[in-house]
Amino acid sequence: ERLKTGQVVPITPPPTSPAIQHRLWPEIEKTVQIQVSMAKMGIGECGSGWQLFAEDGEMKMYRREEEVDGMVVDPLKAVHIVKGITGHEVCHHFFNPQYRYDWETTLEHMTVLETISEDTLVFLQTHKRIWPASQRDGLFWSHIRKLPNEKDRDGPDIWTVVNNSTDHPDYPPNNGKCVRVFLTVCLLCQTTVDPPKEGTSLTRDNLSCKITYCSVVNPGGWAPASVLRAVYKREYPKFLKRFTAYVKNQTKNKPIMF
Ligand code: H13
Repeated sequence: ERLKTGQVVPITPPPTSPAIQHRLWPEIEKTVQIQVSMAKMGIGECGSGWQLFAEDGEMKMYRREEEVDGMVVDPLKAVHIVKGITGHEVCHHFFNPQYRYDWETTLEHMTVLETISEDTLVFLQTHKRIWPASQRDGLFWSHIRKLPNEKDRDGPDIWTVVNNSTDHPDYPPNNGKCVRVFLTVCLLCQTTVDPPKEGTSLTRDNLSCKITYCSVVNPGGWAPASVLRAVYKREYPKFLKRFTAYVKNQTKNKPIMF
């Protein structure tokens, strides 16, 4: 982009993360680009087909009914607006393993298999049996990233966390009691600051965070479509409400982390 001064400013600066040395890096970079650009699209923009299936205050959840070989793989897109927190705070609590047991109610066990870098981890999680089929586990890389705010150069940065299933030679899928689930998840957070009145200082009352959560789950083993859709309809709203309430509670008396 060219400024009035004639200076040329790159729109997306190249990532400086040390993770670029890792074998997974090309896939991480490509997946983040695709997931972030899809998450930024509005509900009306991606062609039609998004149907609202759950709503609670500012929280709206949409899905597209899709099946692959008779198995439900409905893409989900949720948008929520939460006051009093920043996108950095939301992503920090979603990414960091130290908070996970606090908000992830379906979790039985979590291990960090690999620390690729400060912003990129590989997780193995076993989830509680939440449907009348077998228990599920998931093995995925997780990457947190700060993105430039292109619409408002002086505004707060945009933050994202992308999770994507991967494999690991020591943990092959479906060899124990669990069925391996495959997920791609993107959490994208945009902070809005409404400027405080002259002479007053900025508080959490001036903040609001627009959260977009996109997910595509392949449940691995076959399960009836009606059962899967009922589980998603119950679990996704529960997750997003609980998780955002958790972040609000964790940050309420702490300095704002932009
Ligand atoms: O995104 C959520 N949780 C992440 C942090 O625990 C992990 C998740 C992931 C799991 C497995 C593989 C790859 C990524 O991103 C919140 C998930 C909410 C789940 C709603 C209900 C879905 C039911 C399927 C879960 C069985 C594993």
